[in-house]
Amino acid sequence: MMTASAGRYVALCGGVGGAKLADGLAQVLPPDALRLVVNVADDFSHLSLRISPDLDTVLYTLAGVAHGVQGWGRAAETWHVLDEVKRLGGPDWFLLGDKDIALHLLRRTMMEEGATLTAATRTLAQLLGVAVCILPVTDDDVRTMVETDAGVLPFQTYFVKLRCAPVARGCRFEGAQTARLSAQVEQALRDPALAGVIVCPSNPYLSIDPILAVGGLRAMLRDADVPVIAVSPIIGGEAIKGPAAKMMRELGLAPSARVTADYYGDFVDVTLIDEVDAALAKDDARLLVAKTLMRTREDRAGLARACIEAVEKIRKDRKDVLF
Ligand code: FO1
Repeated sequence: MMTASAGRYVALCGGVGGAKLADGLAQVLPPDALRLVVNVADDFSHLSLRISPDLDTVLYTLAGVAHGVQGWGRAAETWHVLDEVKRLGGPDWFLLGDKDIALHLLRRTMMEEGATLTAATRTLAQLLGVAVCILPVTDDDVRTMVETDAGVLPFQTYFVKLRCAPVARGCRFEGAQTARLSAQVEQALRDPALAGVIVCPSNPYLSIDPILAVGGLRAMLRDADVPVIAVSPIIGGEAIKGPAAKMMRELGLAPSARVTADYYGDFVDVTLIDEVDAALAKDDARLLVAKTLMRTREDRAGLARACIEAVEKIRKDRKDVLF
């Protein structure tokens, strides 16, 4: 069911958790009312393919072809190419299914013919029947490097090859200082019809920070006239998926929904936290309780509606104050 909304929304998202809320927003908003700004700092070249994991996770999720359990990669995959790569002694630590490889081949071909990542992503979305605008945050190269007790590691080496085992000390985003927001992202943020910005429940350090680090985006959101809300990726002291809680502990923080609100404190107006953490909201006006655990597509749509309602309440409260 479409939600009547008074304008357009920009949602910042990374991997699996972010893609689920992106899917919820795509269910409740008309296609033209939503622009997804996606992390590109997990991208890397592997087996001569150009892999963009967060873009592909959002694309597959919205196309309804994402692997239902993993969240990343395709459902109904086959593994003939990777099996043969392995048999011939090649790297098989990063799992690439045959259908997924087809998409990487097409993306690399389009980009070698001069297409930007933004243009290639738009074409791939059209080919997969996705009407919503999926925007890489930048067309420049940004790469997450994770500083750990085992040295500074490229993101996928830390996340996949070493299964996040090394103790993380911090992240750096190579290229972020000179990377520019794409023209399409700039336009989405400056759109006079923009109603609000939603920070999806992705890993703040690994997925959201590398988006915010591009082109002064964090400062733009800090000064934004429209409400900016976030959804905590931590529920009951744990992350639903991935190393966010482990990294918080390694950074000396007690994992809780409040940590996200503090971490985004300079640019986020309200952080939605799950019902299990409702007690945290009692004495903290920055926190708003909602059902943030997304098990079904209906849960995703429900959380999306809660985000839109939170934005519209802030807009109304601000108008009431002004007049
Ligand atoms: N994550 C894993 O834990 N193991 C994998 O073998 C793996 C392969 C993979 C292939 C394509 C793709 O788009 C994503 C893939 N991911 C894999 C997930 C990926 O590392 C993460 O989703 C993001 O980079 C962080 O959100």
